[in-house]
Amino acid sequence: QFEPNFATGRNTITHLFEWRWNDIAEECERFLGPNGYGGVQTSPANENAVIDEPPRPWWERYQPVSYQLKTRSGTEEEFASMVRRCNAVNVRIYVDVVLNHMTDNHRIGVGTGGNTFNAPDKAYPEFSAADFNARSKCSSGSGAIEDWTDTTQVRNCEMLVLRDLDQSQTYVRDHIVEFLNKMVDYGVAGFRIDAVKCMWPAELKEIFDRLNNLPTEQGFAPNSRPFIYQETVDLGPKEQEPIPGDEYFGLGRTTEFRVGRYLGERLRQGWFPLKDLVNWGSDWGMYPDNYAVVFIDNHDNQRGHGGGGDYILTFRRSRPYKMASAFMLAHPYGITRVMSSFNWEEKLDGSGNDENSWVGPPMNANGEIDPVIINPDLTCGNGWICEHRWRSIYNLVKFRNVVAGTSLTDWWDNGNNQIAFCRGNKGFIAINNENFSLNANLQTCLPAGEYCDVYTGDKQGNACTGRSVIVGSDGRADIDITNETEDPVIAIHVEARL
Ligand code: LAG
Ligand code: CA
Repeated sequence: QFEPNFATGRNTITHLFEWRWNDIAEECERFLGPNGYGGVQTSPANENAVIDEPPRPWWERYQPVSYQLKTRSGTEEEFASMVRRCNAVNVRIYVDVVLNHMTDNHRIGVGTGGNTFNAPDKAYPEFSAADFNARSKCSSGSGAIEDWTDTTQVRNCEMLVLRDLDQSQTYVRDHIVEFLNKMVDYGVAGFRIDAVKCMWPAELKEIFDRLNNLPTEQGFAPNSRPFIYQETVDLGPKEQEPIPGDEYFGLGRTTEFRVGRYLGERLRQGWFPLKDLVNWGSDWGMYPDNYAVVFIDNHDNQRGHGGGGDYILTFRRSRPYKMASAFMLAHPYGITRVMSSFNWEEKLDGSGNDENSWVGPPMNANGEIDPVIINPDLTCGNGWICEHRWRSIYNLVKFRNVVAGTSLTDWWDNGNNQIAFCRGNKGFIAINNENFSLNANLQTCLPAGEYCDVYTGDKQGNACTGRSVIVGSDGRADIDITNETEDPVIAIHVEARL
């Protein structure tokens, strides 16, 4: 369950956070398929609590009510149709699933599917009191997780006072398996597993082992297993983490949060030089290549939730964000995921916390999520940021496809914040994060010719809308990158030869 089941030649997932199923289907057909994206991570697909205070926060989707597929993103029919339409254009769907808990423990209300629930009584449409971890299994005074270094507390108590399901019970596991298999049978290619450290690895293994193979009639190879990537927040060195992510290596991949930290510390804060990245990957104490899902920011840490700090880069700092994304996408390490956000108005208090970090997706007066609008210049409107449509990002997604299978060679740096490397004889990238120009004759490893810099331009016929680079018969080229630009990166590959 380590393989993403991408269609041939594709390598990157984008998280279309809070998008409607109909919009995702359209995006697969009009943009993601044609531009080489491998798949989409969706927001949770099952019924969640309708929360009116604050008004419809994005985080209501992390308070499940039932496993019926009805949310603000759409109905079960729309979900199934999205999966079919995306698979038909070779784009896979990965669903975010919240298996650890249900709603918070004081809430009585109604869900997005119209079902009622009563959390104080642990009464939900599909679960009742006996399905939750008994108070006797949780050693904390309050029943919530109080001590994150106590493994049993973390797994048997209530995270953020959310009602904690007991996955040691057969009925609970059976019901989770049924829920996941319903989506597998519709053709989803895998799952992002929420709050994994709050569940016991052995119980998760029993669940994942029972998932169906992916349906061959939707283009999957026979015996393909659903892809599993588990949300394991590790920000420090392994020895500092009470529950290290590697407890979950046997079950699927794990999300490598240190990528966003280490690149942010360099490109947002300038605390350390880029030249350190020469041995990027597991040598940095990050997860082994074959277990890692990598990303710059996610839906939590881009707004100050769920770990991370003032080094996290987001769309609000587009220049370094694009540079960090380009490094990640050009480097062979991990399965890459690109965040795609909605905008909200930040409201920072005295200590830098965002009082608006709860704000949900663009919506109308009835609380329905607004459709995504596409502008003539390829960007999105209606409050949708669509980082996955920024040129340097989608062109580096393509770069990653073109250079797939090659290794990193010919590393060069200026001893500080200018770096460059080749990917076999298929691609080359140079990044200038100094406050002066990069002017160097560098080995690009590419065949002689003129190439379009895909970071700043697109190849259109035999012309390039951005900068171009001339490679000599020895593979070398004069690389000039001024620091006085929004885009101080050059990326060229064999399919962008003019
Ligand atoms: C996750 N990964 O492990 C998600 O990525 C993260 O977005 C989820 O938290 C969390 N685990 C639980 O699934 C989000 C928000 C929280 C929110 C929670 C439940 O980051 O802020 O908590 O979803 O909706 C909210 C309030 C809390 C309150 C809690 C219970 O913000 O203050 O304690 O509800 O009432
Ligand atoms: Ca738990």
